[in-house]
Amino acid sequence: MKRAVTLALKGVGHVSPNPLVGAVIIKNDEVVAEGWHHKFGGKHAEIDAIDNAIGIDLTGSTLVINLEPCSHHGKTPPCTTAIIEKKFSKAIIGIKDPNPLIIGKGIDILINAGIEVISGVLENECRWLNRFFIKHITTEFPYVILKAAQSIDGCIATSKGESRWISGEESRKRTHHLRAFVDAVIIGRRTAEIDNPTLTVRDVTGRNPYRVILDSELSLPQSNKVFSDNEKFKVIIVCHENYRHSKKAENLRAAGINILAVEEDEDSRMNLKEILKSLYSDYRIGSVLVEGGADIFSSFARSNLIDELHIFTAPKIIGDGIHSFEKFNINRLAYATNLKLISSDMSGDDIHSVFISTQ
Ligand code: AOF
Ligand code: ZN
Repeated sequence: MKRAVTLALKGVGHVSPNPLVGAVIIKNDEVVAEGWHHKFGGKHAEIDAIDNAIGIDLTGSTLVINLEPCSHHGKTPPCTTAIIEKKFSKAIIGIKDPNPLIIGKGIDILINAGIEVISGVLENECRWLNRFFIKHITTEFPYVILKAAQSIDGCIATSKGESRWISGEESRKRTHHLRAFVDAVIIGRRTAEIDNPTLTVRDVTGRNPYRVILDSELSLPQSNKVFSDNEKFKVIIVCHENYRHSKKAENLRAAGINILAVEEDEDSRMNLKEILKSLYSDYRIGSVLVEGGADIFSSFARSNLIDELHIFTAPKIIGDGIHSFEKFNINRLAYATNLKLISSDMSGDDIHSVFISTQ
């Protein structure tokens, strides 16, 4: 199963919003073929492995796969049919497919065909591997990761807005890994203006995610780097509904940039839930990385939308600076956002801590 997970990871950046799936075929205690889901809409992992077992009679062999085989006619025929036809005698499965079209049906079909099924092997690892898929297929919302690079005293910038660089090189490299892993990066207008970031994946290999900028009044200057991007079709500017048909919006659309207009929520802020829902339904974005600044971090906390939080803590004290969640004003401890620490390690001279939501 560990090998299946490793194979599945080869699909990062290519298969979303579909799941990461790897498959290993064992015959007479030996691995005879391997496969994985290479790209969105392509062959499923189990079919890839079967196709790679060229000239081998698979009768009586075992299929190891991190996700329950599908039982539906989607872009490809059901994998359960192929598994039965090839006369596998055993299937070892990581997790049930959370897809409402499938959940449990694939396993039932295999059992009814006389195939021995063992499910729940390395379950936690398999669940973690497909945490984006599990979230969006069951909720129709993308999985949300927040990433902040801050000082020991929780500042993401000085009081004058200087933030380059709080964290060290290794932490910035890890951020690039995160960007390569998700479908979209989200930042606020002010961060886009101050940092003028390219938000692209550098230093590590990987494709660029969508760049989403929350700019309610479309006031980001045209000189900003995102507008000269050579992947403009992957830039989405989110604005208030009243700017949907504005001159600025029309100009941006004409320049090849996507505009997403949303209503305000009860606090007169752009409705984050609506934004996330649209990113999923209109752009197939199944995971997002929120990179700041403090306003945006605070809004995500306020709306209870954080699934995972990465904090890079640099060994610096800044004092009266901009605090990562400073606009998240709660006056009772009972209203605090509670998270669970799942890992913490050194990232150069910084600490990289990963938390997940506990609700
Ligand atoms: C994949 N790759 O290796 C497996 C998947 O639209 P389709 O036909 O590609 O089907 C997508 C669904 O198939 C997906 O949501 C998941 O439930 C199931 N299994 N999908 O893309 C795979 N095994
Ligand atoms: Zn399938």
